[in-house]
Amino acid sequence: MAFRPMSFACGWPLQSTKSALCMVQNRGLEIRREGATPTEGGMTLYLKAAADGTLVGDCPFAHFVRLVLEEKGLQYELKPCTEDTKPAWLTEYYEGKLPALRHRKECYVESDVIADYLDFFFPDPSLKGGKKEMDEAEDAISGFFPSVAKYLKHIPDGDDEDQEMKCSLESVLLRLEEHLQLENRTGPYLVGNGEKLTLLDCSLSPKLYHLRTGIEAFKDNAIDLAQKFPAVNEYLDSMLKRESFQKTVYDKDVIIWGWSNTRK
Ligand SMILES: N[C@@H](CCC(=O)N[C@@H](CS)C(=O)NCC(=O)O)C(=O)O
Repeated sequence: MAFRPMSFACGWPLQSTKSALCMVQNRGLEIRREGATPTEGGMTLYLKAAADGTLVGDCPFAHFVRLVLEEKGLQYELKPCTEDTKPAWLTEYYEGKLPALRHRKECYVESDVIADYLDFFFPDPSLKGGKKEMDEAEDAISGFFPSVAKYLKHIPDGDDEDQEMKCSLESVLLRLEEHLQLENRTGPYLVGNGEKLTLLDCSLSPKLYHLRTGIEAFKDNAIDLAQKFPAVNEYLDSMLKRESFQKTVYDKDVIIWGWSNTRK
């Protein structure tokens, strides 16, 4: 099968992470014959399937990409996949990574790379803030999902190790709470004064949705988000109300199924 690295359109890969450089290739796909700037249409998002193998599964990274696609009003097709139904080219050339966005004759993996790609080439509306503000917000959420995953996966619930994991998650949540309570903020979103929705909101909110669902399902609400982290709780509520979230949300049972598979 023919494949070769795509030619980069000005700017984007240079602004992205180093790893993007090796991800952004049309390995295993036909060689693109259009110009260097991608055009709308022809997008397919391959993502983890739910228990039945056909519905959308519980992946917060895929949800992140869907929020970006929805916020930008881009058309896309969804292809939930299992290990058995992943396309051969995805397994062979992209390590079978999900989510994967195929856009015509190219494919992109890693949710943050896909999101950067979409924001760069489809800038209306832009989902980036100023560098300083984006960096500050990123600092406020760094380490968040690994702490969530560690805690939700851990069994038995409530033992000493569980308590330690809960404490370290709470310290990450406190950092986020403090960020959301900064005095200069006037809007509900994460970056700067909170007035503009950015990629960081699209990334964080699906993970917070997992946290809220998981602590209720597995940890007997050991962390009372509303009481202990009210700004975080309110932030999630406002994200859940967005049209993009309503259109892409999956049932809590799907999340519970996903984490249950890791708690063995
Ligand atoms: N670093 C990756 C993480 C993606 C990831 O962990 N995906 C998991 C579910 S949350 C998945 O799709 N697993 C199913 C599979 O790989 O077949 C990203 O940001 O895209």
